[in-house]
Amino acid sequence: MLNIWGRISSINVRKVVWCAQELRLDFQRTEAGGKFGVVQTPEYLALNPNAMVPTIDDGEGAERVTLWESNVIVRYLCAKHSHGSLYPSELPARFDAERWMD
Ligand SMILES: N[C@@H](CCC(=O)N[C@@H](CS)C(=O)NCC(=O)O)C(=O)O
Repeated sequence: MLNIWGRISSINVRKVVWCAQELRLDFQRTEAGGKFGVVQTPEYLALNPNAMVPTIDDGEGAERVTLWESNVIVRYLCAKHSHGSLYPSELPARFDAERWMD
């Protein structure tokens, strides 16, 4: 299952949660960052050496993907679950979306 690490008061975490909800994904969110701490633990730093939120881990074993950077996470989720729609396959539409995100 998709796990999203990060406190919901972070706009960058909200962006990822919003994306997962738009895609109707099953996910769990683990509190981290701000008053929740966690980000300086060795376990979290192994996932995200920047000690920031959001971070995701998705999938199992050799398929497991761990990512940080909210825009990259949104691109990954849309590419995986909405190719040709939220992640347009035609370059003009794709890069129109990209420029609005960045
Ligand atoms: N460029 C990063 C920025 C991440 C970032 O600045 N995260 C902040 C919260 S918005 C953070 O982790 N602050 C430390 C903390 O919450 O403990 C992204 O888009 O994911």
